[in-house]
Amino acid sequence: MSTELKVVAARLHRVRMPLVHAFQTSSHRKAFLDHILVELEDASGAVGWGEIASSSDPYYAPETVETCWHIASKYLLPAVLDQPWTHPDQLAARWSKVRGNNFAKAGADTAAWVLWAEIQQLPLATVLGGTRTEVVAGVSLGIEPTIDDLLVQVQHQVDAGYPRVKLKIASGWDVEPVRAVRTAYPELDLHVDANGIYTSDDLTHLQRLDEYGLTMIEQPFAPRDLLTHAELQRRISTAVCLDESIETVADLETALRLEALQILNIKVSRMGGLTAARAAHDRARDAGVAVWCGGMHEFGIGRLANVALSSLPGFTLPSDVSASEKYYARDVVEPAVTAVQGVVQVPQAAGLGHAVNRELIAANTVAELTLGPEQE
Ligand code: OSB
Ligand code: MG
Repeated sequence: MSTELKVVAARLHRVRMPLVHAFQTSSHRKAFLDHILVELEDASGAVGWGEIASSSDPYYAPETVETCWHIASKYLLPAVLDQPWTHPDQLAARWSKVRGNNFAKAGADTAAWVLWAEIQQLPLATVLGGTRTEVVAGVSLGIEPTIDDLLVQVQHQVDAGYPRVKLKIASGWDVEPVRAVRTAYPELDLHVDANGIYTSDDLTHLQRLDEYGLTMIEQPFAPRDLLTHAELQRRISTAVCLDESIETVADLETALRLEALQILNIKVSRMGGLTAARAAHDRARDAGVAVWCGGMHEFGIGRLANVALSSLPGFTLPSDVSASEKYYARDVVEPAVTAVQGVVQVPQAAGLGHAVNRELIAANTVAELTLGPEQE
């Protein structure tokens, strides 16, 4: 069965949403986020939504909101407009001439998958091959002004029922906060994420984290520095997890060969979409590497794509798919994504599975662009 599908109009909405709680990583602090929502419409009027969840600054990845807008409007959307396809997994190849720019690709790719699921009248999770009806969520906590502030945040999330807490760490904010949280919560599933801030000079220092029973140490070194990740993994018993280092399945292949990871964080954004994220899942599963789904503080659209991806069988560790309310007072989907005792239900309705709130999107839009017939 191959339904031919043709996108006749494509829209970009740059939407600004205030964060409930400002988020600080080793590189930056944010109180509101601008993400670009991608809307693809076919001839029958069916619509698929995706989200480009790029940071505004090029600190996590080289992309910014402006580069994503440029790449999506000039290269990615024109390559789908009026050019039929029969399955969303064909689009990654169509965009492969464009090097990198995975966040921009991810938004367009997700919109195509959602449109496809919508037309098939099946849930996004089902068309991806998901097998779970619910997924376990963990939370990611930013760097706080003091350890007491951090302990308040951890208590808040533990009270909300989340079974796993990840702490952002940085030079000067690592062993002390980890020791404090571990002392207060001896049994908590706890892990740390350095966003690549350390260097090989810090190997001995990082070995000190090995005694706190962490589930993993995520991305301690720079993205391209796989050899130092492998060296740390040889020296500690805690699992090393890679995030920024893995942008393609080929990167994963190299990291596996080097034994630079035991756990993989798969982000739809970083991998360039659901097709690539699923391929990374499949490869990691073959290799016996546990995976979980990372987040980029997505609005509801990207968040639901993460939930759908997390329903694949290899996602055995809690994912960063916590409830919308941790980030946004109101979300762009209705109902918002909720978690009960750290468990998020995988939507069973067709497509994204939640309605998209166009009014809220319109009220928060700072820029908009339509490609297709409506331009004229
Ligand atoms: O490394 O996982 C990361 C947010 C911005 C940039 C990088 C990262 C993050 C998160 C967010 O940890 C996790 C979430 O969406 O809850
Ligand atoms: Mg990370």
